[in-house]
Amino acid sequence: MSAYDTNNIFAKILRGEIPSHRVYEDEATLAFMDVMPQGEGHVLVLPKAPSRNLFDADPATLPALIATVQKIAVAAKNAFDADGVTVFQFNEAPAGQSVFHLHFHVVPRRAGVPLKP
Ligand code: IU
Repeated sequence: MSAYDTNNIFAKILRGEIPSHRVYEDEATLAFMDVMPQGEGHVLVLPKAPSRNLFDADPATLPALIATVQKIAVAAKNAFDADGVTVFQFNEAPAGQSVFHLHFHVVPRRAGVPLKP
């Protein structure tokens, strides 16, 4: 596995070098709108700690991360009056990861509306 690249796009967003539509932030995590949403209200949730994905993440950072995923899932469900929420996460390119800073996708869902590819 490659090392963490401190110049990946999410690292730049975390440092404020690239703009993002932030919806939640605390000491350990950040959530912002995905620029190419797979559904209305698609949010990305990141730990501030530098980790490429789950393989190199410090386990100590994970409780805060999943707590934020839960906060965003509840808020997104309410904000979009959704029927449910899909949460997904990829590790390494063959598994679908394209930005190499650990993140969870949180997407509000409506009955009968598929995710965009
Ligand atoms: P992935 O889990 O690494 O495959 O997803 C990366 C996501 O980051 C993907 O949904 C992109 O639309 C999203 N994204 C973004 O929100 N802002 C960016 O500048 C870039 C990607 I590059």
